[in-house]
Amino acid sequence: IQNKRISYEEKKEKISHPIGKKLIDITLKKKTNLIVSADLIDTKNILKLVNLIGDRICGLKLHVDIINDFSYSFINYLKKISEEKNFLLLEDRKLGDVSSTNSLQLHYGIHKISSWADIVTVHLLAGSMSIQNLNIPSNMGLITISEMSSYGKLSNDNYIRKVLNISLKNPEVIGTVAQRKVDDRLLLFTPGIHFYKKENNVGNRYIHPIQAFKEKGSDFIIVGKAIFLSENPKMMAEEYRNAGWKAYENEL
Ligand code: BMP
Repeated sequence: IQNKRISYEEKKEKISHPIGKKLIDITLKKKTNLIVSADLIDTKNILKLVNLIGDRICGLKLHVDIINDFSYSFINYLKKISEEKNFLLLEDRKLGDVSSTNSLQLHYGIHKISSWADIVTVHLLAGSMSIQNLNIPSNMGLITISEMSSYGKLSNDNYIRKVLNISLKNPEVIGTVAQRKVDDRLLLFTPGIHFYKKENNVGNRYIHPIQAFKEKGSDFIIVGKAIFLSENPKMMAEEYRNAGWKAYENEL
């Protein structure tokens, strides 16, 4: 029987960026490909969530620009927990401007993303040069957005192919968000994950972790509301972690 996908160990050999390798190491060590999206507007609630789920995740995804009481003591504390519990911090900034502006948005302002984030997301609407000369630290990686999970997304096959090509050529890119299989040299992140919901009322679409691994060739599932809005986020995180891990193993 032929292997249907390559393992995390094999994938690690194909990834050159240190943060991509680190993410895979964490996944293998903790047996989790779950990234939780903590889309909460108060630091207290983010930290509460992290204390419940930190052991079960390989990454925590943030939208720092929605946090009402953002501060460096919050970031320092979060960084400390992420080191203790061994997960990465992803800032879902979705940069989308020309390189000089992307660079300013990464290094300055209130959030100084490059001073703490392990990974940042970027759109490539402005082309390949928009992610050149960003001067990010060598241990920080980029995730490109090739194809969103939402209903009515504007990307077509041609656009997606171009984003994937640029992603492969830029050594700072560790992977991408897409709804399809991609080259083995890219890590594939899949948001829009829910056990039973197919869509929400504002245009996001959802698939089960099994579909993510079987049909889309995912490497990491990103789960938000299904976990943080649930009555028992700790238990739900464990369920998504188990489902994601089983779905991965079933594809080997
Ligand atoms: P939820 O599971 O609650 O729908 O959250 C999904 C998260 O992933 C949100 O933070 C959203 O911004 C992000 N996301 C997405 O839903 N679809 C994409 O294609 C890319 C994303 O980053």
